[in-house]
Formats: sequence, C-alpha cells, structure tokens
Amino acid sequence: MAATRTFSIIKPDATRRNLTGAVTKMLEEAGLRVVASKRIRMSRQQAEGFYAVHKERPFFEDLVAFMISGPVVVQVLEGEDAVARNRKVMGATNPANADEGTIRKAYAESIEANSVHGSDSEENAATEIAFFFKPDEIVG
Ligand code: DGI
Repeated sequence: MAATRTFSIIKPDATRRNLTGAVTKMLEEAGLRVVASKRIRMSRQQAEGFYAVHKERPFFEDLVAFMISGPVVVQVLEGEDAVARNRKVMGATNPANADEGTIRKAYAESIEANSVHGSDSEENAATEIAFFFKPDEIVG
C-alpha cells in the first residue's frame, strides 16, 4: 500500500510540559514520518473553525479555550495507512480508556488535555492539512 498522509496536532498540555520531542518520537516509532511541522499559537477563530463539527457539543467552549491556551505544533505525517496508524498510536480520546503503548496513555492529562489530535478519516485529513499548510510547506 502506498504512503498516505494525515494531520496531527501536539496540543498545549504537551507543549507546556516540553513533550514535543517525546510525542514526535512515538509517532516516528509507529512508522510515521513528519513531512511538515510548525509551532503556532492558534487564534480563537482558527480553533473554532477547526472544531466546527463539535460546535453544538457541551464541551465546545472549553475545548476552544484549551486549544488557544498555549502553543501547539501542527504536523503532516506520512506513512502506510497514515490515518489508522496515527489513530492507533494516539490511543482513546479519554486517557482512562487508552491502551498501553499509546501517546495518550503515556502523556494525556484528561479527556480534554489529551496531548494530541489526529484526523479520523482520509477526507478530514486532507481538509485539516489544507487548513494549516500551503502545499509548498509539505516536503515529502
Ligand atoms: O478524535 P479525538 O480527539 O479522539 O476525539 P473527538 O473528535 O471525539 O473529540 C475532539 C476533542 O474534543 C477531544 O480530543 C477532546 C475533546 N472532547 C471530546 N469529548 C469530550 C471532550 N472534551 C471534554 N471536556 N469532554 C468530552 O466528553
């Protein structure tokens, strides 16, 4: 199977604890290659747009406030079956349910401060990559 791409965010709880390298190492060890990466502070408008699918959920305001509470590292990851591979190494949304060996089991603080985002489909990956990166910022 050919390499595909997915979109990842190292969230503010992880950048705050200086875990950018540790999280990236787990992604790389899972067979994913970082083909684009930048550290940014998301604007409220960006965070609301990115999580628009959740805007009717009770946790939406808290989620947006959390995502703009500190720097994040947005990344494009490439690998065989990248979306599923990344979801597997991320672990369950709630770290209480995350398997051993996953990023969220190792590092997440709570269901909200759960250290990483990863696209949940190839279609969403393409949309999310385009939300943060220009084509020439991605170097495979
Ligand atoms: O794809 P995931 O990040 O695993 O999960 P998701 O798409 O269902 O939710 C997106 C983010 O929203 C998740 O990483 C953290 C937050 N979230 C999801 N469910 C809850 C939540 N935050 C709170 N406070 N409570 C929830 O039940």
